[in-house]
Amino acid sequence: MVGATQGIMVAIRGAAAHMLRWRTRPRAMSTVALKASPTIHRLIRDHQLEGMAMAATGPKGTVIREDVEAALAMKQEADAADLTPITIELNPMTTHLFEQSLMPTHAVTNKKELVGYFTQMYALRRMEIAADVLYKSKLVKGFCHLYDGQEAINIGIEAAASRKDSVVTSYRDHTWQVTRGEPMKNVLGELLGRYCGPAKGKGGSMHMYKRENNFFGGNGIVGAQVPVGAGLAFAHKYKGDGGVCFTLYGDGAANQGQIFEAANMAALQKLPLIFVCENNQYGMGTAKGRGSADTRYYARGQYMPGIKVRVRVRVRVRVRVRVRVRVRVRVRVRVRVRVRVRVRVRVRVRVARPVHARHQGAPGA
Ligand SMILES: Cc1ncc(C[n+]2csc(CCOP(=O)(O)OP(=O)(O)O)c2C)c(N)n1
Ligand SMILES: [Mg+2]
Repeated sequence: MVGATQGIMVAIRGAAAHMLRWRTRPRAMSTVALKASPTIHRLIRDHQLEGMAMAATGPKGTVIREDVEAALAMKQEADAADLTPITIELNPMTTHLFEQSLMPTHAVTNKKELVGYFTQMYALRRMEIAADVLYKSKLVKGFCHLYDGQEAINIGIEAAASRKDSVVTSYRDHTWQVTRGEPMKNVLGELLGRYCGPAKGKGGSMHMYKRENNFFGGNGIVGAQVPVGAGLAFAHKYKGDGGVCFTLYGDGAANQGQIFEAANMAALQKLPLIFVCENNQYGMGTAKGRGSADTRYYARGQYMPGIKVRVRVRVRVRVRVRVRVRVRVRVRVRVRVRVRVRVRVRVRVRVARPVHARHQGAPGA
C-alpha cells in the first residue's frame, strides 16, 4: 500500500513538474540529433531554434550556418505573423452607474497573446485536475477547493494587473498562488502536507499566501477576505504606491453583511478596491436564486459602479479590468461563470427469464 501511494505521488510530482515548464523555462528540445559542429549547436541554442526542423545542406548531411540562418528567418516570419493584430467585437456590456460611453466595443489582441493565455489556463486546469486526483486518492488531508472552470477570471485579471496590485480571495486559491509566482509543485506539495508548500504543508488547500508578490490568500471563512481587501486598498492609498486591490468572493458570499460594510468604507474613503463577485451560480449546492433576493451582483451597493462580465471570453475580463484602472473609480465587477457538467450514465439492463422458462428451458431450446 505504501509503495502504491508513493508511486502515485511520484507520478503526480512528475506530471506537475512537466506542466510547470511553461512558467519556468521554454521547452528545450535536444539538438544532439542534428549533425553539426559545436559552434553551430551553440548558434542554434542562442537563437532558440532547438527542436525546429532545419535543412542540412553541409557535407555528409551536416547543418551549416546558412541552414541556421534560413531557419531563423522562418521563425522570425512566423513570430511576426503571430503579432498581427486581431480585433474582437465585444457584446454591449451590462453596467451599473457606469458611463456607457466609456465601455469599449472591441478588444485588440494577437495570436501570440491568445495562445499564451490559453497555455496558462490549460496548465492551471491540469494542475487542478491533478489536485482532484490526489484528493480522490485520499492523499490530501482536509479540504480541497478547485478552481477549474474559473481560470479565465484569474488569467484575465492577471493580464491587466501587475504584481504591485494586491489580490485576496476565498478558499479557491491554488491557481492564484501559481500566477503570483509559486511553482505548481509547491502548491501540490502544500496539499500533500509537504514542507515545500507555501505554508510549509501546514495550511493545505485553503491557505496559500505569497506576501512578496502581494497575494494575501486563501481564506476559509466565506466573505472574510473582503474587509481584508478593503484594508489592503487602504494601504495602497495611504502609501500612494498606485496599486489597486482585487478582492474576490462568491455569489453565496455576496449576501454577507461584511461585504456591505467593506463596500461602504471603500466608497466613503474612495479606496482603490475592485470587488470581484465570482458567480458560479451556486453556494454549496444552493442555487443563486434560492440564496439571493437580487442576483444582479454587479449592481449591489447602489453607490458603486459595476460591470457584468461573462468570462467565457477571457479578453473581456482583461478589457473591463483595464477600463477600471484607467478611469480610477471603484468598480464592482460581477463575473458570471458558466459551468457545464456532462454526466454520462451507463445503465445495464438485465432481463431475467421468467421462472417457468428457466425450468422448462428457453423457447426453442
Ligand atoms: C462564515 C462561513 N459560513 C459558512 C461556511 C461554509 N461554506 C463553505 S463554502 C460555502 C458556500 C460559498 O459559496 P460561494 O460564495 O458562492 O463560493 P463558491 O464555493 O461557489 O466559489 C459555505 C456556506 C464558511 N466556510 N464560512
Ligand atoms: Mg458560488
